[in-house]
Amino acid sequence: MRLSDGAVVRFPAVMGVLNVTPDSFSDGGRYVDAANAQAHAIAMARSGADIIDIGGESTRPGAPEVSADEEISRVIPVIRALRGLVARPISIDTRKASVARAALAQGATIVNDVSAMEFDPAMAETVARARAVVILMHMRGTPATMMRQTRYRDVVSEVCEYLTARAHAAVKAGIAKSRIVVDPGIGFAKTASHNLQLLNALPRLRKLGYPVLVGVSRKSFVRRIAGASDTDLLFGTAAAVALAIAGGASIVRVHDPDPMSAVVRMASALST
Ligand code: PMM
Repeated sequence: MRLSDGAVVRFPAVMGVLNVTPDSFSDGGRYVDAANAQAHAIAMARSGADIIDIGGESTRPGAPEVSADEEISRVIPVIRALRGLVARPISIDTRKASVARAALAQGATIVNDVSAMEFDPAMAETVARARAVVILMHMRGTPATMMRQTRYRDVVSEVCEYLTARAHAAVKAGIAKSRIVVDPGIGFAKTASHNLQLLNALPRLRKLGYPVLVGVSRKSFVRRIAGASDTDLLFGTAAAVALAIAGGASIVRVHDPDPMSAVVRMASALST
């Protein structure tokens, strides 16, 4: 996948997570400080992250909304600090066009929008104008309300229909098809059973014609199935990452790029 600055991301790719938030799922509070965040991003790039995904708003279930100014004040110093130091594409994890715009101006080339550009009507134009890659993720409601919206007729069909519609809307807004990535939104308005059904259906998602990103890292369904200790979460995540790659995922979003990049290499070799 070619980015607006000419950089190329080869698949399968590992996206390393950098949450600059006091309250994320699994690493909340650790990287709020720009110096800590910078050190962690460099370590992730050295240990196998092909993309660094930076977010300033927690999307864990029930998380309160953060203002655009607050989000900008969290992520922009970190993106600035990484320029020239980390030769990896930067992805900005945001639902807000003003945050995306600020990050793109600082050299980010990917916009990771968990609302699939529905939250902010100005997002599609922002992405199109910057010729950025956009990640369109399936969710219902907002992080604050999503876990009250977990009833589906057929979760796989509904997610496929939604992502197809959002990708069409993106193309209509002037975003090239080659710059669209889709994501089933593991854990977003979904029960553990929905997550398993979607992970088993990745070949169907792949048939939509876009690279598929999957975020399973340390999520609550892994905790529930594999166990809650650090080792349980690491190996539970590794199993899900391996099968996601075997199912056709092009990008996996993880908190531990060092071990997970080995998992991706092995799973990829076994499934080609
Ligand atoms: N998950 C989280 C945040 N952002 N973005 C995409 N595209 N896909 C995901 O699955 C996803 C995401 C929540 O996880 P975290 O708070 O542990 O980073």
